[in-house]
Amino acid sequence: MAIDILFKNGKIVTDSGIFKADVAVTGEKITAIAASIKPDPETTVIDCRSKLILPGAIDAHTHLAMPFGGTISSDDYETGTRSAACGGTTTVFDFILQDTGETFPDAIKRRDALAAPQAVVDYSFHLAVKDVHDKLLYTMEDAVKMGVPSFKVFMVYDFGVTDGVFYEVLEHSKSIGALIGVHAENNELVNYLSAKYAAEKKLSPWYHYLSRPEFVEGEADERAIHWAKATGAALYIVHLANAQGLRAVTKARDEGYPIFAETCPQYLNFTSDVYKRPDGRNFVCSPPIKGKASQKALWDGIARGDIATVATDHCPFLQKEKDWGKKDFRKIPNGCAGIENMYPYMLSEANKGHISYSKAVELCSTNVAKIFGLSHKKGAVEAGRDADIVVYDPLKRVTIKNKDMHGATDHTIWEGEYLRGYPVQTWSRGKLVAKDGKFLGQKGAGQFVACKPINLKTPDLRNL
Ligand code: DUC
Ligand code: ZN
Ligand code: ZN
Repeated sequence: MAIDILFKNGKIVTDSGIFKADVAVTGEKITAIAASIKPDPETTVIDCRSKLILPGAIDAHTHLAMPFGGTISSDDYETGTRSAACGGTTTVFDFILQDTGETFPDAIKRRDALAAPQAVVDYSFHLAVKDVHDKLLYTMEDAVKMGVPSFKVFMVYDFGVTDGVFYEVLEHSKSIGALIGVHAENNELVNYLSAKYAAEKKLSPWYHYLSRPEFVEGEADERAIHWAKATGAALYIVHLANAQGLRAVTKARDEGYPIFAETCPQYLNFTSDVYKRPDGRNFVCSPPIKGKASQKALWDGIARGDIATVATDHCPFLQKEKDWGKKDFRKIPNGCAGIENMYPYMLSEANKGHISYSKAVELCSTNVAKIFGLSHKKGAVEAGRDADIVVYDPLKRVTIKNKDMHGATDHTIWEGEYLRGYPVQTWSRGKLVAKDGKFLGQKGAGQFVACKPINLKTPDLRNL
């Protein structure tokens, strides 16, 4: 089998170490890894001297073209995945919000019709559950068979579910190989506190944070874990941002329960002080960014392994839409851009010595593939897997500017952040899709990736 692309002289980063080796790619797959591989006459050789070779990141949490907060998030499947590619992300998991009365397979077909002609890198889905009355619950199994075995419930927003529905979905998940994710915040408290501050005319972005104090998330995390323990189901807590909830995760994991937690770069890099800034509204997302103690707890949770993944919760809105809430935090659409910044930021933290490169790879790629049933294709630079490869230059220096990003958003909370090192090439199934800050991919080249059902008995998940 002729070698099409050969990555030579680089160092491969896995979730457990770094070693020097060449990587051969034929067609869409990695076909060999060895100390020294000879190119064929027609092979394209990529010299990776002084570079790292990483698996493409898998963003486990995006909201592309999502109707929310009175508008639609500003990145669609084309601009969102283009931005992802330029930041070294080669697979995104987007959330499909089920329509009331809609079966889960119909929801997948509805969104795939949008994504397939647009996506520039591979994608998969999670289903956000709204309605499971009568037979709808049983269509979860059909979605699992279609390669979408992960579902999310919201405990907040007008499309949030009751504890009863949450419990029912957890119970049902066990027999069908599904994994339930949760956005955990206490809806009643959010509603009460928002109304209270509004009545007192306290309407600046700071009151977005105060109306969702740390325990609003912590208590909901504890409750969600309680239902997971009671049903014996696995649980994936999305965008965990607070110390109290993380303590509950640690305790449950120490007791042997399959609880997985995800956090996001915005919670690792900023604190709630951002809500006092003149542009505080741009940082409004839910759960809000928390205080210093929670931030420290998240980094400690990463070091201990109690935080399994880092994902973006990418949900960008235009400045004029964020400005709707200049005088009233309740009118600010919730969400921030981050799809292009996650891997560069986490790798920069590794470059600065805060975590190891292997940890960054584990959090942003390998663990995501393990948890969501994608390890047969993605999540590692390994023979047999898709050639989703990032070439990383540890010596490059980048100050993030929105004008250099590749999405459709007109501002970023990451403006001015300084990064040590940067992805300089992104390859998606053997095709170069980004190089030195230029997008080179093709609209529609991204493919839907079917995930395997969740099996807690596999070593992948047992040892996570
Ligand atoms: N939180 C956000 O900030 N945006 C999208 C959805 C969510 O849960
Ligand atoms: Zn959420
Ligand atoms: Zn989200």
